[in-house]
Amino acid sequence: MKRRDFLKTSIAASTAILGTTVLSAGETRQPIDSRKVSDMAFPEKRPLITYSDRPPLLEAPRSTFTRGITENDEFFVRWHLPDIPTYIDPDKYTIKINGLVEKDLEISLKELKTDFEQVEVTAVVQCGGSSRSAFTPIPGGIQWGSGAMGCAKWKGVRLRDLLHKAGLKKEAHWIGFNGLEKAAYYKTPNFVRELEIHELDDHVIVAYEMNGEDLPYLNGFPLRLVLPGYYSDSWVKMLSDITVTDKYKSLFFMDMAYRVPDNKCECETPQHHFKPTKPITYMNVKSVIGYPENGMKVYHNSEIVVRGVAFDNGTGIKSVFVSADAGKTWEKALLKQENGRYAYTEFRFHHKPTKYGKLTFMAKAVNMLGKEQPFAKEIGWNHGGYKYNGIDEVTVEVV
Ligand SMILES: Nc1nc2c(c(=O)[nH]1)N[C@H]1C(S)=C(S)[C@@H](COP(=O)(O)O)O[C@H]1N2
Ligand SMILES: [Mo]
Repeated sequence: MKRRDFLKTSIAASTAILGTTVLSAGETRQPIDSRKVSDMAFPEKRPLITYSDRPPLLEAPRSTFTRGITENDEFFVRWHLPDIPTYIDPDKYTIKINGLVEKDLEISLKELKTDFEQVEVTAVVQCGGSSRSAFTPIPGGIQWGSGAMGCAKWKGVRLRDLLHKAGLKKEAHWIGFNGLEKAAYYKTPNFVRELEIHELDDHVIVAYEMNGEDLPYLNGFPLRLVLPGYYSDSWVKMLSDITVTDKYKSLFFMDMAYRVPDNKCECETPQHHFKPTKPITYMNVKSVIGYPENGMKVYHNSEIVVRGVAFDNGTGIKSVFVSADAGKTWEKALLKQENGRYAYTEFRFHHKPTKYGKLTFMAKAVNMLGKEQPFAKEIGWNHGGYKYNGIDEVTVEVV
């Protein structure tokens, strides 16, 4: 890495923590995949793009979007609070269910694996702030490229079965989920999410396995909530408590973060923040190119296979179009959809470059409802930098 790049990277990382804007409109910027993986690896992880080590904030590089399933050791990591338990004894771990239930429950991991029906779902986990650094101007927050996402096969038990066993009282309306980690300052609230009962369908599971193995520690060992189709701020890790209430309790993360303007475009200007706001909930349609990467050199007249992944909230991907002329003309890519509607759809597209010099590929996904990705310059801006789904682009050099 050149020294200049190093400075840029570290400035981006430190300003992310201060939450200030790094670049404003019109300034030149690095492509969204310009950050390099770190030299250091966290336990159970290969070296990833590292924004902070306390709490760990790790992004997967672009190359991971060439595969329909993201491996556990390359899966991104996001924690809000620094004090993550350093040791968890799986034999002693329990999950508690209480509040407006007929019977309080405390279920061990073993009981969870033997007393309930085991179910599996392959689903995309994506932070609402993934691709934040592609917005213009760039909003404050972690300056994620597109790698704050991944797709895994999750195994666990249905949340509904657990709630059924506890027995919901008729006033039950909200369900709160809490993880084990603690804030460094006692005033910072725990990471808690609340969901309305009607939001929780059969696909919502409490998972203990990811791609056939125990959850990696940093991805929430030993249990996490899996909400297919939802942004991952609701996928509470190290899940220890489920509390049923009749009224919504005011909570920092749900009330302040992970919200967008409650208007049709979900947009606002940097000068005027729109109110009211609403939680980000369902993911919009998105595709990301995994290969090639920005700045690669490719041979004239050689066969290039553009590869990537597409997904939405579970409606399902209908087509992915690829452009090899910076968006002037589009052709349909070949799709591979073998893991269900909540998983990545893989796409590939063959192209033989016939001109020397710069070549820009773009990818645009369309879902079953006809919703498609907007061009980057048309995308609505919000100050949290959430839900970016602009058409991805990669520029290579034909030599
Ligand atoms: N307990 C707990 N769960 C959490 C969080 C957290 O800080 N603590 N962060 C959420 C957010 S915002 C994201 S993006 C995902 C990240 O999941 P991952 O680290 O497995 O990639 O976890 C979610 N679940
Ligand atoms: Mo997130």
